[in-house]
Amino acid sequence: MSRDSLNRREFIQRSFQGAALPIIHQVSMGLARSADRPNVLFIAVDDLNDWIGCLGGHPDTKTPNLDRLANRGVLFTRCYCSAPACNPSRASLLTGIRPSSSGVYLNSQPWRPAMPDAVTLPMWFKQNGYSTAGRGKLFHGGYSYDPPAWDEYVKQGSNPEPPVKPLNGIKNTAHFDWGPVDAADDDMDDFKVVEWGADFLNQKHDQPFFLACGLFRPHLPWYAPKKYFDEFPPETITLPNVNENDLDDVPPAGVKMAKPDGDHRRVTETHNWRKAVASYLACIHFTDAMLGRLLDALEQSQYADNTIIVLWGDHGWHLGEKLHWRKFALWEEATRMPFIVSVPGSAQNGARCDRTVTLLDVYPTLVELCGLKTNPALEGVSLTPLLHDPRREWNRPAVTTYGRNNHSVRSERWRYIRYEDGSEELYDHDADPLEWTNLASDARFEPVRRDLSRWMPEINAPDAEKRDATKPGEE
Ligand SMILES: [Ca+2]
Repeated sequence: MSRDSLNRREFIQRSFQGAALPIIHQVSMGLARSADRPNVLFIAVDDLNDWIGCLGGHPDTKTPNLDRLANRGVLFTRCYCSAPACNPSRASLLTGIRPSSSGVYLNSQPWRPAMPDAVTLPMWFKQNGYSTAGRGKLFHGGYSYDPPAWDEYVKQGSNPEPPVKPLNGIKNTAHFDWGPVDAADDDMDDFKVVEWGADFLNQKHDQPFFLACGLFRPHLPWYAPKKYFDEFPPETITLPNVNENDLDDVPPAGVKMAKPDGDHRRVTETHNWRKAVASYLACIHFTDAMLGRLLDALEQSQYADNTIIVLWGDHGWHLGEKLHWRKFALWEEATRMPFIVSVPGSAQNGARCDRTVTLLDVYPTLVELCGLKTNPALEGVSLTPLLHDPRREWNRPAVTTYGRNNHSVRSERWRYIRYEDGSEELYDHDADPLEWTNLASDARFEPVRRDLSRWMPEINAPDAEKRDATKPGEE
């Protein structure tokens, strides 16, 4: 048995010792044997970093509905993805299996052939008496949506585009483009996703349900109806606080992830930085409005008081920090995202939890909250103890993996990165929240590195087969 699994077992035991769990426990115990189990509204948001009001990631952002959801649930302020890319992050969340165990590290590696026996989260609910319905981006597009998981599934649709592309003038960058489009809300696929979800909530259901809505914005391209852009004039927008010399103390393996001569150079040379930041915020604002429609529909439905809401982003996003754009890296901006769990009637609704958790924990958490039997394949832990007591001791850092044997371990104070070639980064978030100063070579912090390195996965599975080895990973 690996040290990691020992840690996990010890941790689970410790987590549950003496935990009274009155509210949530009552919910799950009281409902476990009947058809009155809580429903689940499962909301995925694509490429949404921590630029939402309640996480304080950007001063200009406008997210009243995300903030409203946080006020009726527990907001996890230090939730990190298992992998900073759509496919491996979602595959890990939905199977409960780490990228380092499955070998699914990149967008180019179809997850189902790598994990043929995995019972996904919606499948587990379906096998345990729930009806399951999903629409939009849940698993990564282009790969299997895993039809056995769903009683009903509607695939992601298309979105309006400008008549002439690109809008930003950056040539040959595919969907790395942004700006307003002449379209109404109901032209957008995310609108259709939430309307479909609202229709579902307006119907009578005899079984408890697992309803999944996958919102695509703020994924690129950052096209959305003009009214959302009007709120973010580029000339007044706040740019991220970026240290131009930030990569000087980052090892080559990290610089290779940042690719400073790629997107960042193109964005700055074409004077697009402000427009890009404004466009990302506009798309977040649009998605927030769509979320509001869905929350309204739930609140007005007969399921308002017996539906658990879980909202998660699949990973973070850089907009110039560390001279990097997009996800695909192991720093704070690429790995942190919103994660909110709202349990009806919980006395903790409105609380914040500052413990380090990961999206790997979503599956076991929902299983326990709904009183389902446990799935022994899961590698995360249930966060139910934290939902009961958000300030309780946790002592479990969050592990993120990008590419084989490149890992980041994030504790409440530290981020420790170790790349496949053995090179390292260490950041002290108490003193350096922007991760500007790499302390990995400072002998004073050797005990910190040693302690955090215990959490690096011992298994680094070989790379899963790629869809097409000649193509770079799609987004
Ligand atoms: Ca630096």
